[in-house]
Amino acid sequence: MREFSIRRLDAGSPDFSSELDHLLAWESVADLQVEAAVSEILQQVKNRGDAAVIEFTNRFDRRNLQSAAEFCLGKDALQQALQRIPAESREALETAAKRVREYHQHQLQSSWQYREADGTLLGQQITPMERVGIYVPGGKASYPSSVLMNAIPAKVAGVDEIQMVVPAPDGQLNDLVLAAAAIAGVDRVFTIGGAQAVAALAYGTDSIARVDKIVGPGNIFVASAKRAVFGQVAIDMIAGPSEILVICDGKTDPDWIAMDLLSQAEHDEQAQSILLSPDADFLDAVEKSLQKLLADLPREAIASRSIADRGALILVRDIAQAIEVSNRIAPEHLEVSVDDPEQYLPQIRHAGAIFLGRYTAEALGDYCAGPNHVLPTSGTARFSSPLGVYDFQKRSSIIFCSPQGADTLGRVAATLAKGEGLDAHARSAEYRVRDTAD
Ligand code: HSO
Ligand code: ZN
Repeated sequence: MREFSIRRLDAGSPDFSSELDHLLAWESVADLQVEAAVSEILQQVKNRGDAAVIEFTNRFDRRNLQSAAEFCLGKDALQQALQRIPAESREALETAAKRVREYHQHQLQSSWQYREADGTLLGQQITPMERVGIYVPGGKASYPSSVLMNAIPAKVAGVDEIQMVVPAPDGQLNDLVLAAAAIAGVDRVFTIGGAQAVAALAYGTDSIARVDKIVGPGNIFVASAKRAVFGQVAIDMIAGPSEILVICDGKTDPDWIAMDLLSQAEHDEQAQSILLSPDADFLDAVEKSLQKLLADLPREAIASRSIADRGALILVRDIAQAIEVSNRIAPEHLEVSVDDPEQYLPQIRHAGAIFLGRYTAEALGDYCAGPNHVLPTSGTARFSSPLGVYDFQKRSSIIFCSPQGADTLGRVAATLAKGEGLDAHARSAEYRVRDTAD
């Protein structure tokens, strides 16, 4: 076991600001070699379709595919996986799905219209995307919960078709992932991954229909491919490592707080777990708990690396200062483990998801509370929001002009068009202006 360590900072120290910058710095790996390799894969799939997908999949995932049909799974295969998993897992997935669905139904936006006195009508119409693709990573990061979190909002938004890609290295597939796809209403699964899967979804092949948007996390090749196809299709955010920031007054069981910090640390060596408290003795107690609890975690190696490299225990003056620091960090997950936590909501400005009170473990939000677990990371909560129904809906503007409206607006438009030197615009508007002679 490695030697335990975690950084200690004091928000009152003159160096705090630069120490915090250093703590938050994270190299998002933009690798030129990866970009070149990805660009070649994208071109091949664009030009040669399924044949290229089969070649890359056989090479990178050690498969022996002879035809595209072998990487396609329909609804029957998903239903079979649902039958194979233990009843307890099925019930838990179904409960989670039901709660996630219910929560996201509250996000549905409505179309609206209003009419002006002269009969002109203006409005906004909401429509779902037609087809979306969900990327699910293979191997250890293949999370059934993420299948629910990505597919259910799309379904609630009214998307017609949901396609999912998930790599099957050495032919290995996770039944829970397929079962989650069945529960979430995924229409088709392709057992492919990497940049070749992103390309197939973006450009389409004979057996994979082109989608309008690609969502879901992936490794550096997937992230790079998503960036490259952006514009051809929409994409969701490019997620960084998971993060948790806990604010605690010192009155929650230190073991609970330590395990909450570890719950994110175990995701990834680059994950970030930070605790802010005005109680120095409590920080000591959590440090002891961390050391004790890490020892028997199956993912001890990953979690202790994350805690040592990117974790921190920060002493603050009071809860108000803790919130200031938290707003500066704009964490993906924020736990507010204090009495009467709701009173602090108005001060919390930047956080992907806010977990209120001592009993609200972040893990509950990861799986089944209802809100989405796809959240802005690396400070992007300053300007972006959790994945939701609105990510799968679009808005169209509606304009209807009555003859009177065309007359009034035509004069304004014509003046502006002439100012821009655009005569066809001006005349098009003026055709509908009533003759001023009569
Ligand atoms: N905490 C992750 C989501 C997740 N946790 C999936 C467990 N499974 C998002 O930051
Ligand atoms: Zn998690």
